Amino acid sequence: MTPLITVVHEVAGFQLASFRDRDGNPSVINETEARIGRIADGLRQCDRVQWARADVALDDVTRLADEVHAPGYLAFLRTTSTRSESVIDTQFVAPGVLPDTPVTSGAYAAALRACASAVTAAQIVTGGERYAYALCRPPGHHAGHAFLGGYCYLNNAAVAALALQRAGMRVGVLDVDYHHGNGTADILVRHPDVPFVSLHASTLQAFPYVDTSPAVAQHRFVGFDAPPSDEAYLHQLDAHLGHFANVDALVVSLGYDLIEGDPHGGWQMQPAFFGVLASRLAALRVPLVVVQEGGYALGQLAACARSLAEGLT
Ligand code: SP5
Ligand code: ZN
Repeated sequence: MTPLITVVHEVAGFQLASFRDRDGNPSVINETEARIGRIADGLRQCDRVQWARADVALDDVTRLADEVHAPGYLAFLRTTSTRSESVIDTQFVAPGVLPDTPVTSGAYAAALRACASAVTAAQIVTGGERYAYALCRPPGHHAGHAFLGGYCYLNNAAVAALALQRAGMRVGVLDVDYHHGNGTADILVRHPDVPFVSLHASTLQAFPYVDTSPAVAQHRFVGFDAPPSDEAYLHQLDAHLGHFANVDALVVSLGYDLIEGDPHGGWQMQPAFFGVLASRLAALRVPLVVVQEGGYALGQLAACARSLAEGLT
C-alpha cells in the first residue's frame, strides 16, 4: 500500500503590504493566498491525499517559537503586527540583507498559524504517519533567530524540527526552495544535532544577495552559479542525502520556485521534476514533514504539487 499524505491546510487571510523600494518603485507582491489555493488544487488530484486542519494549542506553538527566535525579535514582531500601518524595519534583518519584508498588520498572527500547521504536520508524523505536508503561509525559511526577510517572519521548518525532537526523534532539515534557507541555517547553528542541507541558486545572484557559507560542520550548502539541469541538481541532491543517514524524520523546506517562469526564480525545471525529487526523498525511507516555502508561478503550482504528491510513494 502506498502511504497516505496528510495535508495541513489553513487559510492565512493575510496580505503582504507593498512598499516603495530605494528607487521609489512599488514592490510587486507575488506571495499571495492564491498560491496556496493552486497548490491545494494540485494536491487534490492525488487520491492518496487527505486533509487536516492545524490542531495544536497556540500556546504550545508560541513556546516553540520562543525557543527558535530571540525574545527581542518576537517582541518587535508582536508589537508591530498590531499597528495598522506596515513597517519596514532595518534592525531585524540579516547582516548585509536589504529590508524587503514589511511587518503588516496581522503578520505575527498569520505567521504563528503557519507554525501551527507545521507543528500539526510534525505531530502527524510522530503519530506514525509517513508523510505530512503543511501548506504554510507566510513561508519561513528566511526567518532567522532574530531576523525576518524574503516574506518570512517565523521559521516554520525550524519549529517543526524542534517539535519532532521533543517527541524523541532524530531529525534533519533539507531545503530545496530556489533560495538559500538562510534563516533556517542561522537558527540551526544553535542545534548541532540537526544536520541541514540547502540546495539553491547562488546567494550572490538571488535573494538574500550576500555571500553565504556554512558556519558549522553539520550544514551543507550547494549554491548553483548557473541554472542546473535536472541531472546536475539531482546529482548534488544524491551526493548530500547521506548526510541524513541517522535521522528518524526529515523536515523538507519545499519551494516550487525552481520552475520555469517563476517570477522570483530563474531556473527551467518542469512540474514533473517535483515527482522525481519526491521519489528520491521517498527512497530515504524516513517519514517526511514537508513545509511550504516559496513558489510563485500561479499557473504552474497545481501541476508541481500534483507531481510532488504522486512521487511520494
Ligand atoms: C520564501 C521565498 O521564496 N522567498 C523569496 C524572496 C525573494 N525576494 C526577492 C525580491 C526581489 C524581487 N525581484 C524579482 C526579480 C527576479 N527576476
Ligand atoms: Zn524561494
